[in-house]
Amino acid sequence: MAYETAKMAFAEWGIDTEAAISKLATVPISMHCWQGDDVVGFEAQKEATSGGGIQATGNHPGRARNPDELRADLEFAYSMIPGRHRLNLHAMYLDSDENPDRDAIEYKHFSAWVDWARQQGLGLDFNPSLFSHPKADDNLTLSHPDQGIRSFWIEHCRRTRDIAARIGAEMGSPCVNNIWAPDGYKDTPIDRMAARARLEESLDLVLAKKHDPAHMLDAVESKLFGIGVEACTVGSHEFYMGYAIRNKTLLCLDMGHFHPTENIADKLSAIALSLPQILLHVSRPMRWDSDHVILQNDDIMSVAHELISADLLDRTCIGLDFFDATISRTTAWVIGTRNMQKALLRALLTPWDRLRSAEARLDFTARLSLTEEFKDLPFGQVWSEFCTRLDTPCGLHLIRDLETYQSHVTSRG
Ligand code: RNT
Ligand code: ZN
Repeated sequence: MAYETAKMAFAEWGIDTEAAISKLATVPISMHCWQGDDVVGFEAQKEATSGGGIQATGNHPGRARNPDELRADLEFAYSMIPGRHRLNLHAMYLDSDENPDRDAIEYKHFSAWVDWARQQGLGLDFNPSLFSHPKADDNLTLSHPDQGIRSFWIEHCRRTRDIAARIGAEMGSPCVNNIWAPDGYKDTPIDRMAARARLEESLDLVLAKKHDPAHMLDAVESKLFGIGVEACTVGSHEFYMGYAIRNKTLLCLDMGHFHPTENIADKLSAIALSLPQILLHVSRPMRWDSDHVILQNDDIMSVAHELISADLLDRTCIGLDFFDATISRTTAWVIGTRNMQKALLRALLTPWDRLRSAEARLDFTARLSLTEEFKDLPFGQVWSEFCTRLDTPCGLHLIRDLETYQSHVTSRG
């Protein structure tokens, strides 16, 4: 049997494929709802605005137009992804006949998601939505010079914390509530400090209420630049790293939110010394924060490598953040999420002892030859065994199922 041969090949290197398979089965990935509908959301009378530099490009058929379609698409996607996972919801994805503005949302507007998630065996995470709204048109929200606009967004964020805490309590698993604000300036600002002071003051007000960490975990997400905010992002990496350390929140590192040649992999061990928990937005920036579907490329592998080598898996929440509207949205979810799992499996199937000992004795030659030779071990057999054990197709069977599902949603208007 192919897997048995593969297992022996890894064992020769001292790698236990059974342990890797068991470990991977316990790692939840928080899949983002917004890949399913191009970050549109379900608010009625939606303004034709896509502020905040978040842009899904393309018009492939099959966009989910309402919560039922999105849930059907998600159910299919999860059935193609081995293991038990989470759904990352944004506040603009409410499921309700009412149409509250963002400063009036309540738990009841999201309870249908909780019922569904419970029935599906999924965890839930949450986010305030500080974009695609008339009060975010200036790309200024929590740091807006106008007190009224700031108050509106502060109230929105406070409510998302209450909702997330209730979700976490209902689900019996902490709900990560991640704050990302688009605030920034297209051209060089005169007073960066004033904007950052306003952002800090607003965040302090948002986070003032204490919540049980067993129900809700706060996270803050930094960014370097974006379309429309090329000159300055108020919530930069330095801003939020300091803020998260001072306020003991999670820090969210989005792979597209740094200089294009920077990889967040190197930051993980550095940040982990000062912060107990980290949130990831695994993404693939191409020339800018383009949010392409993640591949099994070096960037993703290095992140997975660090999570395993620095033993950070248990204190990292792995979220995804990509959206591509030029391809099947369900396929994007499935391939992207499986790629994250494949990267983790490859990292778990690494001869750590040999590599660490080569590095410790400064034998960089051995480190290089080991690294390059173990890449040839039959990883694919272990991955397909993992899929089979968790009742999920792979290879051509997977592709056939993905195509069949897409053909069912193509007729959506
Ligand atoms: C935007 C941030 C943010 C969003 C989602 C929709 O640049 O990455 O995480 O993509 O919240
Ligand atoms: Zn992100």
